[in-house]
Amino acid sequence: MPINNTLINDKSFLSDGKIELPDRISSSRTFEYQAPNIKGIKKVLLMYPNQRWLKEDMTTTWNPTPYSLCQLASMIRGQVEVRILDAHFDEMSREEFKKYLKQFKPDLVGISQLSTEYKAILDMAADDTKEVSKDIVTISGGVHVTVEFKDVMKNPNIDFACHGEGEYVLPEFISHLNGKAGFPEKGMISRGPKGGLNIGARAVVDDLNELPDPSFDLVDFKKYMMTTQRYGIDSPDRLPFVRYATSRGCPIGCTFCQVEFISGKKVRTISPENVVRQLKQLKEKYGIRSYHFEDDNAFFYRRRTKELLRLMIDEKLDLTWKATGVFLPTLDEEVYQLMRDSGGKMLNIAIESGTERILKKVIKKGINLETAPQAIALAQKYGLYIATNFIIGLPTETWDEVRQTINYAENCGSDYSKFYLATPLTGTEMYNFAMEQGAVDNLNITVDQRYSVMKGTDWEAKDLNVLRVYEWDRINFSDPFKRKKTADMMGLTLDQLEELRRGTRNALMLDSTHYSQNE
Ligand code: B12
Ligand code: SF4
Repeated sequence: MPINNTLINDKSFLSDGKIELPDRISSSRTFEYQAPNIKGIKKVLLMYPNQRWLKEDMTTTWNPTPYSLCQLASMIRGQVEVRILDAHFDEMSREEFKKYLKQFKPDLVGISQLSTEYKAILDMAADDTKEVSKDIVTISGGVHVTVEFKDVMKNPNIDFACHGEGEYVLPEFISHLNGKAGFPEKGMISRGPKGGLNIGARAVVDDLNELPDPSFDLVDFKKYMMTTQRYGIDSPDRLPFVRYATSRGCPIGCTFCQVEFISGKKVRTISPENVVRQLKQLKEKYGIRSYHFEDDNAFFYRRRTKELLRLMIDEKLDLTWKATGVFLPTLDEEVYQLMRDSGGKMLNIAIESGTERILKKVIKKGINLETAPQAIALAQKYGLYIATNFIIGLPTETWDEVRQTINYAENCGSDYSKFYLATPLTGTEMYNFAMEQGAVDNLNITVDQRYSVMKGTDWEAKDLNVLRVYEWDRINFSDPFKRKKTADMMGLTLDQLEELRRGTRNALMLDSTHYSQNE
């Protein structure tokens, strides 16, 4: 039903809530959009669909922690009754999900979708919700929705999409549906009355320190802290553990990366004091013993990194920690020392390629291949394990260059190497370059990590799929010394490591029908 949305600048809803939001909400748009029959929003369900709805025996997936949903819940819990449902973690079937909806009877369901790889489950959750009641308003959000909202909105069972960070958008939107505020100026995608999309600019939270702490009390947080998400080098070495991002954004601008369109180029940080306060609270309340930095570029500002690590030491947090997404040029010897003293165990560094040409011309990332091995050795001197990420199968990359990268990975001194297949994601410079070069073999571009969608002048996607799995196995596991080290990094026994290795090879085993299905 088209709704005539007139300008309302009433922010009175804020005073009903327990949380004081900063005065940054400006509702000023007047336009028409399509919406279901809205009778007022009192009950809200924020949810993750179950990734096993795609494939029952999914073994390669993760258990994302619903901290974003807990964060969003903090913003609206004074306004409405809010519940969080993690259908993935709870291994809920679609039937059970529908039953849950019938019992809770939400007025609005917010569905979060992290990665494009699992996009079909977003549709399933929306379809199930509308099957239970056409009157439930559905809004989707999350990384996949932010970068693919045009595709997402093709499903008529998804009424709205959140474009970007939802903290200030969601309370304002709910308030709008309750007739107390205008339509959010930023961060919302809606359908126009005659089709087409009304596209609000991506919403960004300027100051992360203004946000209330996530409402972990709305989920069985202890269960998440006691469950490693899947074994790998970034598995926690001690439980209970927590994963969390202490900053958002990254200015590096690698051509394959979508972060610019998700969290933006500006790095926004939570202050060291605020991070340490939250960690202390989690330790006191839930007894956490280890921590994982999930930031896009966790240690970008060297001064802040040092302040944060010093504070972790001074406050005697006694936590061990690991970090992904680490950009090597921002580290130095003092940082490594502070990392060790504050409980640092492992850094996952993205070198991306072992060839200068690919790094400079194709990826455009400032990594010095000559000095990287010295930096790795220096970090290891301070007891830090170093894992390295590489990408193969980039547009214009030759088979010899792929081989060079694998050779570099093997000899750069890192303790563990991972190889990813290049994927030209929507909006990225690499997407345009790959198209220009005719380097895309399969236009059905998802993030399915098992299959390359590219083709080279002297290789085919199938070659890379096989090469990647076997080189990963050879480089990381081919002798007893490496196996022992990898087992230690993952906190596994050697038998468990063998099981994981076999399981991963099986899970990554290629489905011979894949290409014919996509042809
Ligand atoms: C941490 C992280 C993970 C963690 C999971 C995080 C968690 N919740 O536990 C782990 C390690 C498990 C992970 C796994 C994967 N990840 Co990851 N991950 C990230 C990373 C670095 C940060 C995500 C994050 O926590 N951001 C901070 C939180 C607060 O933001 P958020 O979750 O997006 O939520 C905000 C908004 O999106 C919005 N929102 C979210 N949900 C909703 C719902 C509603 C209703 C509303 C209104 C708003 C809303 O509001 C929130 C608050 O601002 C991103 C990069 C990035 N910048 O996003 C990559 C990223 C999302 N991952 C990526 C990928 C590819 C994967 C994997 C597929 C890798 C793999 N092959 O295994 C898996 C898939 C996991 C899965 N099953 O979906 C890609 C996705 C690209 C794409 N288009 O799909 C990214 C962008 C990295 C990259 N540079 O390419 N990941
Ligand atoms: S350094 Fe990492 S987060 Fe930053 S642009 Fe490159 S890949 Fe993306």
